[in-house]
Amino acid sequence: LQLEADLAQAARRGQMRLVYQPIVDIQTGRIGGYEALLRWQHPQLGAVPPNEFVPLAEELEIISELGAFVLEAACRTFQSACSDPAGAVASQLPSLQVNVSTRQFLRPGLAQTVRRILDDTGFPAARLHLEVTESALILDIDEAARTLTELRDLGVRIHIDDFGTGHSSLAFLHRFPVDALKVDRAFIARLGEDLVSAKLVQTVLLLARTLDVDVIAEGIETATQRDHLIRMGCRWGQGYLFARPLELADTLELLRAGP
Ligand code: G
Ligand code: G
Ligand code: MN
Ligand code: NA
Repeated sequence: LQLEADLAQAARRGQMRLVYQPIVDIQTGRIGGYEALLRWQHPQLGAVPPNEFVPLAEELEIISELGAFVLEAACRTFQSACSDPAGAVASQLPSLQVNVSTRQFLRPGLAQTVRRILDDTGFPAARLHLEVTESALILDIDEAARTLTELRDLGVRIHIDDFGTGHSSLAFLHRFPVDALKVDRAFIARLGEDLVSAKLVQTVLLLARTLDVDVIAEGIETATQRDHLIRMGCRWGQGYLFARPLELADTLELLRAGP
């Protein structure tokens, strides 16, 4: 119960920060974007993982506030990096991918919140990519399609996170205005070990081509996995092989260094 009370105060008390993991062109290593990942440093417990506190924030009905905090912090941070006189970072500013939890997506008002944050921070809408899980989309398909359309109308892009672990079917996938599928790391982990995983990833790549959307492979840890993906024609990836989630200073350093 103390943890719940602490969570409600954590952002205000400066215990929440973002780290950023690059999304790269897996052939060249060029950075195409960053995924913002939230970290909670609890004064007594130390680091509490988002797998634990995000569901808790959903139960406590404070996920919309926490989600807005993440969106605003990420946009503001990158927008000020962009206007940093020290470097010509602006032209290389990549996309920023921000996770939206299931309940945060389902609560009304998400598009209005996103619009306000884009207005307040000046962050370009086209560079903001929201990651929504399959499970958020299937609970109410019509409502989900409406929300996605509202977000798309603002100019932001939509990625389906953890793709392959939910239960989306071909029947409704094409009804959602999405821009990319992020293949769940469970499939990537077994590349090179079992043939079925390779075939499933191949199937997602084919599906993406049919729908004309991008694919991002998550959780690439080995050169073997990367080489498999290159052979299959996957362009984008993310994982410890390329970079772990980075502190802001290192993220900005990479940006300044350029491609
Ligand atoms: O960063 P890490 O690998 O520990 O993340 C674990 C889980 O927490 C992942 O599913 C990730 O999507 C989720 N997560 C990380 N940061 C955020 C965030 O800012 N918002 C939401 N909703 N989920 C996040
Ligand atoms: O569910 P989502 O895709 O948002 O999860 C992102 C989380 O995956 C991040 O918190 C990050 O810590 C973790 N992650 C990123 N790259 C790798 C990787 O190569 N291997 C593993 N096991 N986890 C990773
Ligand atoms: Mn994600
Ligand atoms: Na994932």
